[in-house]
Amino acid sequence: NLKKIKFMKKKRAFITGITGQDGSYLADFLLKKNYEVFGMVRRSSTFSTKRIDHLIESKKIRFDYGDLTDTSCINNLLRNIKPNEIYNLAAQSHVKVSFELPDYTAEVDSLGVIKLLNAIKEICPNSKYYQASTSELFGGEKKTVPQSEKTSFNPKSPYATAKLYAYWIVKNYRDAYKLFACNGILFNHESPRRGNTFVTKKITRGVSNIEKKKQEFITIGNLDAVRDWGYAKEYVEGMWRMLQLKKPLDLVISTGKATSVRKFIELSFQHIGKKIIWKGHGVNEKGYCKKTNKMFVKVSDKYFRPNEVQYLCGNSKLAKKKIGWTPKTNIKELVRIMMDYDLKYDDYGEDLT
Ligand code: NAP
Ligand code: F7E
Repeated sequence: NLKKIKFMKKKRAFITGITGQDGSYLADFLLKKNYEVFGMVRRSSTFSTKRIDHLIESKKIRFDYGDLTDTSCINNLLRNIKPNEIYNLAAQSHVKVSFELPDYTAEVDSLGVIKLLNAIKEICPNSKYYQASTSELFGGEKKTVPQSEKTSFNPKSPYATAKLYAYWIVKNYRDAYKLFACNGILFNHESPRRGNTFVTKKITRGVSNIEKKKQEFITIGNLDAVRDWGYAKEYVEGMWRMLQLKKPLDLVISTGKATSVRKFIELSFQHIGKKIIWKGHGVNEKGYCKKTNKMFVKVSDKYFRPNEVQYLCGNSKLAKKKIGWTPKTNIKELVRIMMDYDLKYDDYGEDLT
């Protein structure tokens, strides 16, 4: 009986996007905190659960099929789960893809949020809600660096514009209906679990494949884009901490350090003992191995965006003050973590750290 009472007292967390990078780390984190974790998984023709298979196999989480575009599904899930905390991480999250799928991106990243908020308002108004907001809202003009909660928004893609709607509707529902709803304005965060088409993972996988002689070179887009890259495993703790506040708040989570795509490539090659020398300009620029003169990097306009976010670097002082969150992993360490993983495994391997 005691065991039963203890079980009943467990907090319930519902995670949308649990199969993604952040969702999978958050599930690991919340289980360690003794939560009951429920996830929403999209049906697909092949398995999409690689990042959470270790949790499914050991029956540590419960998942239901669902989609953020389906109101009935969301209502049913909330009615059945009655979560204490809801983490909305589901999104069409690729900025470049959002230019090709603008309607769908808005459907999921904007309207999906209002579907969730309405369901919370009607079904479980005491649930705490976390919204995966993004540094893409700022637009990345150099004159706005470092971007903080006070920086004005200037979205530059269908993704960022859809997320801006989500940001405001969260604030709106918080004010109008007194929901506990927070926007976590997270700057880029990466890990071995990062999707293969995001630039960091594309680079560390590419460099590892070059080392394994499975690939000859990497083809990349804008080398001079600058991002504030942190470690995803730490960022999910920031999400949880936000929901432990007494009053809901919107907070920036970032490292405060800026690195260019070019530098990230150099650091990744450095990890396998190779120095890169750059020659040429614009789309004709190439990266060569200093020792052998072999071409390892080339540029293609295929990977440029119609509108580029050039320079993002955050100021997360408010997060430090309000939730005691600070970053711990610097860019060199992040590259090491990702490179070590990709050198060891060809795809998501056993050790999903
Ligand atoms: P991710 O790896 O792309 O994961 C996205 C998740 O959303 C996946 O589980 C995906 O399912 C799910 N999803 C997509 N469309 C859906 C739909 N219509 N219904 C239900 N689920 C759907 O993204 P992430 O890097 O973990 O990011 C998590 C969230 O934070 C996203 O909202 C992203 O926009 C935001 N964000 C990310 C960063 C970052 O640097 N990582 C920074 C700021 C904000 P499948 O596995 O089936 O595709
Ligand atoms: O691009 C440049 C590209 O796709 C980073 C998402 O998680 O973080 C992410 O969005 C930069 C851009 O991430 C390639 O032009 C160059 O300037 O890794 P990315 P992102 O667009 O910053 C934000 C915070 C989110 O919210 C999003 O959900 O790298 N870049 N060459 C390239 N990018 C890609 N993908 N591929 C290239 O070949």
